[in-house]
Amino acid sequence: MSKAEISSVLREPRFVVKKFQTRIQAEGVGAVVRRSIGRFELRHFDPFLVLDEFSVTAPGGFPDHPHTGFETVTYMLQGAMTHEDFAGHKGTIRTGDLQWMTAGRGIVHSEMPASQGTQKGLQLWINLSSKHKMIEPRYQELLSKDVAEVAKDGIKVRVIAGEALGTKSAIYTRTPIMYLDFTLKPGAHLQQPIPSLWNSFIYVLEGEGIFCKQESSPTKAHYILLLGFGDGVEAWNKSSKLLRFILVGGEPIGEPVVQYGPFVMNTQEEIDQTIDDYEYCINGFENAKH
Ligand code: FJE
Ligand code: FE
Repeated sequence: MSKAEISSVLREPRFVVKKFQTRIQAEGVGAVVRRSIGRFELRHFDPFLVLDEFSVTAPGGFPDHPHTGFETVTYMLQGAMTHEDFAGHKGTIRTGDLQWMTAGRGIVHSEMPASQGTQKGLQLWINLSSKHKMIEPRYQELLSKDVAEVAKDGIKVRVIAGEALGTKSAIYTRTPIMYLDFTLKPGAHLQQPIPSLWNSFIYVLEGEGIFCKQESSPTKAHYILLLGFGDGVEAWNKSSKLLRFILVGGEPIGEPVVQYGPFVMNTQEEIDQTIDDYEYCINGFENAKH
């Protein structure tokens, strides 16, 4: 074994501190989401604000709406979505593609189905620290073919952000983040390091997995597991089908969060200011007039 492999064995594996099932709820126009983070029982999980598994069919969608003070990461699982913003930025993401949008001081955009049938995906909202909330908006788009993918010992990982199995993502994150899409074959066992003081969670997409403790009961699709602190996480696929889940971690920001729908700032005064800016199309919302 090389030095790197020895040091990847976990000394202090994380345990599950909370488990939530998600249920379907209406959002946007005719769309449905399974919201795990951002719902009543789990308002935020620093630095994460919302995690939605969405499902939408034309003519439904998410017509023009604003975002301020955070980033949205849209990862397509099936179908295609076209987004178009008030500055003329337009693009379509398809199965396996992702869009990392840093809203910063403000974006107004629409996100609408771009193909027949049902579009499915994940949308994660990641908070920005006070010093980054008002930065210029920025997009990073990664096509499926450019997502780093590695396979080893029955484990396949797509590295959306951060690093796994020695492979790094090209995505630049303002708030330090790891976002990994794992598929484990039956019998596979994963040990994945996570920086010790980051918050992290697992969201199961397909199949069922055993997480953190070998003897624990299996977790099925549409459940979220919030992990306690430690240097990494273990997972086992003891079933006869594929197990697919995302593992997401991030450095907590540790600042007050004041949220009014799609506006996330540090104080109520800043929220009032942002609502005014949006209303009067000023301070970054000039293009929202059209
Ligand atoms: C939003 C209501 C919304 N989850 N998942 C209020 F529906 C939205 C919104 C989304 C959204 C969009 C996609 Cl493509 C996927 C989503 C919520 O657009 F931003 C607010 N404020
Ligand atoms: Fe949006």
